[in-house]
Amino acid sequence: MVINIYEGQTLEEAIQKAKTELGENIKVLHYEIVDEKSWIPFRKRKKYKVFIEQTEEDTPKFESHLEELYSNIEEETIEEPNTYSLTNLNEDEEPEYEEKNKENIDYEKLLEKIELLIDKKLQNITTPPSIKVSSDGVCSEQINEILKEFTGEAIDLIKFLVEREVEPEVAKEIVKVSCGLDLDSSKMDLTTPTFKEAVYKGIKEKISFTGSFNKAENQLKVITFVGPTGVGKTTNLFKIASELIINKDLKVGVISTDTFKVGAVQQARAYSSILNIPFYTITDSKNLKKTLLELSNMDIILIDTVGRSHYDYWRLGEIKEILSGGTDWMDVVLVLSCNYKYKEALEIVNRYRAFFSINSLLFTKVDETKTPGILLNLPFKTKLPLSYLSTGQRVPEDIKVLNPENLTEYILGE
Ligand SMILES: Nc1nc2c(ncn2[C@@H]2O[C@H](COP(=O)(O)OP(=O)(O)OP(=O)(O)O)[C@@H](O)[C@H]2O)c(=O)[nH]1
Ligand SMILES: [Mg+2]
Repeated sequence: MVINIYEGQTLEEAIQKAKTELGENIKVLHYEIVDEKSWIPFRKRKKYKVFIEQTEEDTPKFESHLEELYSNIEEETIEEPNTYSLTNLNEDEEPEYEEKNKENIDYEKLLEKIELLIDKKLQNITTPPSIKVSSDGVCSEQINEILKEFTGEAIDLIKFLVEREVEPEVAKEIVKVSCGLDLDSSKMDLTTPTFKEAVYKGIKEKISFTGSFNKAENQLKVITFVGPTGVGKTTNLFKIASELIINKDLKVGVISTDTFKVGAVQQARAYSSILNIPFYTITDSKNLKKTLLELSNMDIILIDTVGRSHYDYWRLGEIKEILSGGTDWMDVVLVLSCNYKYKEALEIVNRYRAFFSINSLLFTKVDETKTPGILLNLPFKTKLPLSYLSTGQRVPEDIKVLNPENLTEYILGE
């Protein structure tokens, strides 16, 4: 069996090409609708690819294959309220195409119907998901409202980001950066050839980054890690300490205010002795002041604090009181897990901000989620820069300095 493939802008055109070359005795085995490659994003179109077998004289004629193709499409069309659907006809009504003498079948009309049905199918594929309520209660109507401004691949990208739990409003603003006006639809579509470039551009414009921590000019740099319980403050503090020592050859000291959790001091002391760096525990502000003076020959001091619920104002106040013994220029890093839901995480940031002047967000446990939208949502909404991302439990390997390139990859799941 020899199979020939023909292409056309319409199914009719593709079949006509086959007929011109092979004659009337052909059998349509299969057809596909494929994206036509184009360098201009707005000009992307669909084309039809038909797989044709040349048949013997006595095999069923071309028209019966068209009918077969037609009825297959009908079967696959789910509750389409269109005038051509056989299922919409009354029982005593004859299907439209059978009313005619088979010899006089109007192929052009038949092909038109087929095209119409295919177009409808395509529309079903490209229309936004109808009813979807995200875990944060964001209603699909809201998403659909946003999608009205966009067309083509911009819609696909917004939908993809929303599925990764990027808030619809945030996804819209990120995608918008790479959009231009599509003249045909008067809506916005992507102007970048790939999703990756679009997300990268959006992130570069909308999100800020601290870059790798470093020593300060002419003064001791002090960075304090705060955040809820168990998010990974201590382990990631030591990952960063290790990076500063090994990659930047800096002198690092660690102070812990966590004398509360059983085993916390031992854990921190063990890490410090592996890294061969000074380690101190303190319980009040006076003690902190004194310890900072003792460590004034260091380049950077990292302060670990005890994890506190953001609803526990009393305990947060305690940490604030201890830190008041520190320097005026002390940086504060808020550590958060990627597992938090957006609203919960926003609440944590807002409540922590009432106590501390936060300089950056450090996210942990990205390895434990497939929907890391929070990595965009929080910096976008709070305008806080991103510093590091913890990617696993290994100390010191599993940490990355965040930048637009690697954030794009995490958001896209690459
Ligand atoms: N899977 C995964 N686990 C992590 C990551 N970062 C930290 N952890 C783990 O999270 C757990 C808690 O880490 P800690 O560093 O003790 O957390 P903490 O914030 O200091 O905890 P408290 O001091 O009790 O508030 C440990 O088992 C870490 O190994 C990460 O990126 N991925
Ligand atoms: Mg800790």
